[in-house]
Amino acid sequence: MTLNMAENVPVVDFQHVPQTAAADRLKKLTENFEKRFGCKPEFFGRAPGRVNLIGEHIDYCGYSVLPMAIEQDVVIAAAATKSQEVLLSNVKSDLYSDFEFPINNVDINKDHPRWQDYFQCGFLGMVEHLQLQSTACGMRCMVDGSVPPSSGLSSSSALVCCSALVTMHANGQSLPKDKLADMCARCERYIGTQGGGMDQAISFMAQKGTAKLIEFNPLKATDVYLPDGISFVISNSCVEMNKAATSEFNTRVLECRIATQILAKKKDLQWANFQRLGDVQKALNLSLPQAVELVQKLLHKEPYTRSEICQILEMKEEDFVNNVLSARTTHVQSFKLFQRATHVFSEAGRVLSFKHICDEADPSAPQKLGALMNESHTSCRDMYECSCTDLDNLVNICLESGALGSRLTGAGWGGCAVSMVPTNEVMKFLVKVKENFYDKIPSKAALVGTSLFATQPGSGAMIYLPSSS
Ligand code: ADP
Ligand code: NG1
Repeated sequence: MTLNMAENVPVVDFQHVPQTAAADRLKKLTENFEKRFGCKPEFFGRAPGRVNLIGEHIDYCGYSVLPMAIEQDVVIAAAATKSQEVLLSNVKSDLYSDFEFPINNVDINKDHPRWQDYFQCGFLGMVEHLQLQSTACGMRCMVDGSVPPSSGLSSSSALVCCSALVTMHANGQSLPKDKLADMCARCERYIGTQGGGMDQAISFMAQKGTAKLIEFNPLKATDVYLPDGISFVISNSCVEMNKAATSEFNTRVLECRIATQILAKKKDLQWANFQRLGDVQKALNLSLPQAVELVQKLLHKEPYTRSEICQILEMKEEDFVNNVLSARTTHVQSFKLFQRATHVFSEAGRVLSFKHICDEADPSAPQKLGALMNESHTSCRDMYECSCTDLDNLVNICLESGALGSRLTGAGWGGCAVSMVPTNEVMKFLVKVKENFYDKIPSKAALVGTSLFATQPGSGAMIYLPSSS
């Protein structure tokens, strides 16, 4: 049942607690909630993780991406209170300790992000958006997440989106999905990572059975019907990489911004007004292949130094440090602008080709899509340098095990690969990847099941109301 559906406003779905396997999980979560807080939860928020099929590290450059939601998610059992505090608990209490914070004193630790900081991002974003400040209600929340953390499947965004969702509902409000997605993309940056909006967009706008082309400015999600006879399999390299605790992610964002500004300057545009490669391509009215050619013409392959960048942009090094460098990038000395911009423009083109092939229902679509995924991985590995040895090894094993295409998914530097496999060969594929990757590394063998699984496009965020309400 879908409640609160104002005319033409796609608000988050509401359902009564389902009578399925999910119901068992909610029952256990309820028991945990009652044990911890001595009362029943009033409702549950749920936000899924995602797998990105193609379009890596281009959302923050303004380009479309092509993810789908996965079944793994974050669920929060919640109850509003009249107190001025949020009491936070986690089912995995050995990993994530209890935490409480006053509603008007959110304190996000950017230097050493802790789990509660992601929750606070979502809470603060919603409180600011609704202008609740000190009038927000208090809450009791019990969190249960099944997205493997720091593995490129967006566990952090699932937590941020779910936190914003329960804060909204506890305060008796309802917002359209696209507003929620935009708001959560902005507030997740409170953790210090300058991500795009892909994860939050798909977490709210996903629909069961379809991947989505996500476009930005304005945010739009279009169904992408994948060819029959193929399945997507996720395999985790089990190398964890937390983007908020490291500098790689923000360094790439910075390199893309500097490449944007140098291209703009060299083409006599008001370079300081340009932040994203997508905007400079649009301003110059170039196709994506022409943008790749422009990079080859105007940028060099050797890394740029700070002083060279300052010379090109006619800027003092002091201004560069104060105005260009960002959180976690103050130490960076050299910048691979040619490589990063080449990846972004070519990857943006691959996303459009992928969507086009799916739309055409071409019989050779699986082979063509697989080839695009492989090109994407090569570009991520060689031009964007966001892979790692274990992940490259896993991708190769996936290809040798029968995948038509395989690539890293999410931020990279570890985490998961996504492989496209003929549906009738999935079982054979799983066995081979298990034997050739997981069984060879004893510490990883036990993880098969949670680390190697086929997945289907899942549904987006929702609120469950207990059956009696
Ligand atoms: P991802 O690529 O999965 O988004 P990040 O490294 O950006 O990974 O964020 C992972 C962090 O999100 C974890 O270190 C933890 O702080 C938080 N997180 C993820 N899942 C949970 C969970 N189930 N409970 C509490 N915190 C979680
Ligand atoms: P994950 O996989 O969640 O670390 C990050 C960014 C995305 C996108 C991808 C790379 C956040 C919250 N997420 O995803 O926006 O840039 O990397 O494609 O910053």
